[in-house]
Amino acid sequence: MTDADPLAVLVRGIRAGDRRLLARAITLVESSQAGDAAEAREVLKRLGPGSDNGIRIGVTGAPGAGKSTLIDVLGRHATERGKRVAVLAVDPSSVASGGSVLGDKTRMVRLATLPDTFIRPSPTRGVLGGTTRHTREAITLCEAAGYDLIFVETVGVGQSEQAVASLVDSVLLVVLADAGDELSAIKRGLSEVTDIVVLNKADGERRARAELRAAELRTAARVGRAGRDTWQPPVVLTSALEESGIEELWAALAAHREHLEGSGRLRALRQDQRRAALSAALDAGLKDAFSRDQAVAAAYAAVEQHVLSGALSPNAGAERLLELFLDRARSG
Ligand SMILES: Nc1nc2c(ncn2[C@@H]2O[C@H](COP(=O)(O)OP(=O)(O)O)[C@@H](O)[C@H]2O)c(=O)[nH]1
Ligand SMILES: [Mg+2]
Repeated sequence: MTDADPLAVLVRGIRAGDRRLLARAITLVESSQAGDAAEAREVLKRLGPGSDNGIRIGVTGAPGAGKSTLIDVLGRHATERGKRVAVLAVDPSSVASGGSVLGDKTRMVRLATLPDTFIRPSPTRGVLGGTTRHTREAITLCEAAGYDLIFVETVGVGQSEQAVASLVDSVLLVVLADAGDELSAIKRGLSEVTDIVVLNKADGERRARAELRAAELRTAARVGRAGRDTWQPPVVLTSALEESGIEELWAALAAHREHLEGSGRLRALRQDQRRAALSAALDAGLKDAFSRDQAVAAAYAAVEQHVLSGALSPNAGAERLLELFLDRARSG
């Protein structure tokens, strides 16, 4: 088949589940070059609103907690149950620390070699806001390619956990029994975004300690959620290394899914996700149009100089540039 339109080839390839073309589309989405961004927007537009039928699971926790290893095991478990699994590993620290993205891919090597899975490590250079939008679009692309179970791995408790929570349906927080500070932080803020607490590396000598911590966390979880939501975040003990506790974790995920569907939460969640996507797309589109505006470009350096010298306040400078932009937009 000949096709003069490379984007049509891309769109058709994604729909057909071609992993190589899916990867290329995600590269476009993540690219900082204006031309790539425009192509990415066009691809997303042609793919349409999407079915939104995928199950999206965020996996957060400190580096080394065993997130990637756990996804490798859980992903294979899901594949055996007929799911098509995609993993987006978003690691804001990966570029600075070097090589941990490679680490993620090697941790998931068994999952990666299965014919029907897709694994994508994404170094992000610490831009959290950008991460969120790019990840959201990458999820959309994976779903368009027929992946119905999407894991988003991200480092950390706190800001990046909040960010990933806005993209997914269930948030797994992976912690270790000896992470004292983190455990007390979880006890305080458990109700915020965590849906399931996973105490990983509950093997060997650590097992007894993990059981103790699990009991503490279960009490905290009940307190944390009281009166807010009927969902009680379960605490699951796992060993990704020995592949134990995986059935329990799978069951906890299924239970959370049932809770989301039964309570109408899933519909609300999807609407929240679409609302956030609309707003992010508008932000990006406006910024893009602004930065490509010729009148703005011509005046920018001079305005910036006035702001730097203190002759003009930053607010007044921004207003002047925005007025230039809006005048031209109005006169069309
Ligand atoms: N003992 C033990 N080690 C584990 C377990 N899960 C992961 N690991 C090891 O912990 C290290 C970090 O795992 P990784 O999955 O890369 O953690 P991530 O940074 O959270 O993705 C690796 O050496 C793993 O082999 C587990 O359940 N038990
Ligand atoms: Mg990892």
